[in-house]
Amino acid sequence: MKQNIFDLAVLGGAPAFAEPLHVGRPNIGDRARLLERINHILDERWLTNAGPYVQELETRVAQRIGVKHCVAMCNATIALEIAIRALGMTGEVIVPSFTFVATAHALQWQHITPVFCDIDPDTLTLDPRRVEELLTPRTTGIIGVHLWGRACDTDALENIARRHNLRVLYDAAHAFASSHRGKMIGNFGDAEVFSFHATKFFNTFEGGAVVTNNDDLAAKMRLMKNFGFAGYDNVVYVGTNGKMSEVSAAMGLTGLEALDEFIAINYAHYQQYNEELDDVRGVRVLPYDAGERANYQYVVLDIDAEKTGVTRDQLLEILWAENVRARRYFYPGVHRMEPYRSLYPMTHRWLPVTEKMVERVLVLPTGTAVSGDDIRTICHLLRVVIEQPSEFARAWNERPHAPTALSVTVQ
Ligand code: T4K
Repeated sequence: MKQNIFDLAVLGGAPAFAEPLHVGRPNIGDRARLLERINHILDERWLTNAGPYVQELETRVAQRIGVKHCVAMCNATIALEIAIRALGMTGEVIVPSFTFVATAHALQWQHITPVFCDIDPDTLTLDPRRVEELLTPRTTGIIGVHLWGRACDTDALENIARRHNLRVLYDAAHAFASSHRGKMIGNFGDAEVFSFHATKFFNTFEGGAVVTNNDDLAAKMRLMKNFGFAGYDNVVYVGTNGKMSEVSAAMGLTGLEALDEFIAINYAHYQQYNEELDDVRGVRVLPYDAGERANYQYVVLDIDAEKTGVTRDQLLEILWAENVRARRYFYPGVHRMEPYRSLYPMTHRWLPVTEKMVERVLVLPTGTAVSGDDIRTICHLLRVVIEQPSEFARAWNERPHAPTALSVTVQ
């Protein structure tokens, strides 16, 4: 373990990890069972178009979260686009800027204006008081994001929606297998969208799903994701191709069998990060509500640079030099990305909490590809720096100029 500031790779030492340690390394599950399923797909020669594995996955996901309908799709971005369209959203829709860019793109892609709204400083999800201030006669809906698996204030958002006749969709990309107020996420609003991307704790390579308890909406989305086909040669609706393939569903079914194991590993990692960073000044691991079910897939640090004496971006640099590929999800905020930055250049003025948080959060590696020893090393590196802030500052200022992690990661 490194003790001296000058042992840090960012100051010329050897990296602590020989290979990159990623955020979002996929969980694989039982490889033999997966290959068995893939062989079966090849034997049957049924590769896509609502095949048996996709149907089985939809049933199992719906059962797991106790929702009436699960419509599997090729990814969560298309799933969002389809749900937005099926819900009849037009004009303006309220969304957070503190999210992955896909939440806003799914609106902009179909000429709907994403109206960026600030977040609550405690939940880091849409602040219902700010939502109310942004409503106009053109507003047709609200898309809340259950950021890092922590639920939005669903009661308050749905109350606003009822009073103003708005649709409510949740981007639950991070929240599969999590609960809110004792009810599984997937049962809130008009519909919710999960991502099953490779980097999610449960993946179908690429994939996603819309879940809903609304029969008509589910039927409409099933048409929309299959070109509007209601049967052979019979198109009844404008549609696109949002179908999930059989090989993706095979991965999903295999992952579902190991879901509780993945969650247990994530939970152990989350607990270990908490313990190891407990007394590190200015570093807080964002908590999961112990009274709810959670997938624990994102370990997110909130860095208070006034207390650490080191900025979040410096910590990022330090970790990248050690081969720890920590991420600044979701820097710099969607409102500061194109086309939104040019289309709505003043937006930052009413997003003070978002503007603050994008400078503070750091997401660390977890999941089945990460070991307890890896976590111990990562936490030790953070401690070495934060416990010697003035030595570090001096060495940092004197270091030779070199290409940095930020020059790689800044958009
Ligand atoms: N809404 C929200 C709130 C979301 O967070 C997302 C996606 C969506 C909607 C849209 O869902 P999808 O349409 O993707 O289903 C990653 C994911 O690509 C993205 O799905 C995810 N959110 C986002 C938070 O993270 P990037 O641009 O950071 O991915 P990338 O390629 O940098 O990979 C992240 C890390 O994972 C890297 O360290 C490398 C590692 N990795 C990645 C892949 C693909 C692996 O180790 N193996 C892999 O196969 O977006």
